[in-house]
Amino acid sequence: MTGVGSTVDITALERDGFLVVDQLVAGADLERLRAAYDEVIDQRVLAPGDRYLGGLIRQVMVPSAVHPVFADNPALRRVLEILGAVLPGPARTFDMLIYKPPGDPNETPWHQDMAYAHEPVARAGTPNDRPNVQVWIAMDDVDEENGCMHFVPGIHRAPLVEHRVAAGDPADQGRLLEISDLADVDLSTAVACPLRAGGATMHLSGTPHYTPANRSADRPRRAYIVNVGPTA
Ligand SMILES: O=C(O)CCC(=O)C(=O)O
Repeated sequence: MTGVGSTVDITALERDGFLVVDQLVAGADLERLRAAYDEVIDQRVLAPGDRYLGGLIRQVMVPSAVHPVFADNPALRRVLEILGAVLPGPARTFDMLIYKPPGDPNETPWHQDMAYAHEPVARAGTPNDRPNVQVWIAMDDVDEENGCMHFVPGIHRAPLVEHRVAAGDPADQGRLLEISDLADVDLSTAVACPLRAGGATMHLSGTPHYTPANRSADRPRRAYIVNVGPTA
């Protein structure tokens, strides 16, 4: 299985709960995505889904509804091709941008995406049996300094651990959730995933993950995120 210039070990997704694609998109295709990203973030293209997650973290929901580059692009097509190996008829369920400018003090707390499946928060013990995959595509080089993804491997099929609202109105869809007690996940096994621009991570709904603040002085952290599920 290949990304633009890299091999993808798709078996890692079910084994570890996540995988890394070194290069999903490159060259002019990457540049077009970066330019479109800035148009939305700078509000030259207005998006109804532009908000602050938990009142803290800039998030634009469903950029594909307002910008043709996000509606269809080579990165998305490649994602669907790669995930065709594990999902029947893979299709985008929703997409979003999460932007951390240089100096953004906000971390995205440890959570499992499944916790967002019910409002305000899905119950602890909910089975983590969803086939859905989240794809996090780096528009910039990312590392621990400017906010790369971190994952805890291997516990993505265990029942959901307890989450709570970390910030924001619990009745608002834009609430920010966090794992209530980090002792429930073994952070000593956590893996940081630095990427070059155009690289990506993929993870399952039960995989605990986190991103740090952007502690850099001058490096934006632009993430383009695509959620994928089976058509059936
Ligand atoms: O980009 C980020 O900071 C975190 C993204 C994330 O954790 C998510 O969308 O579930």
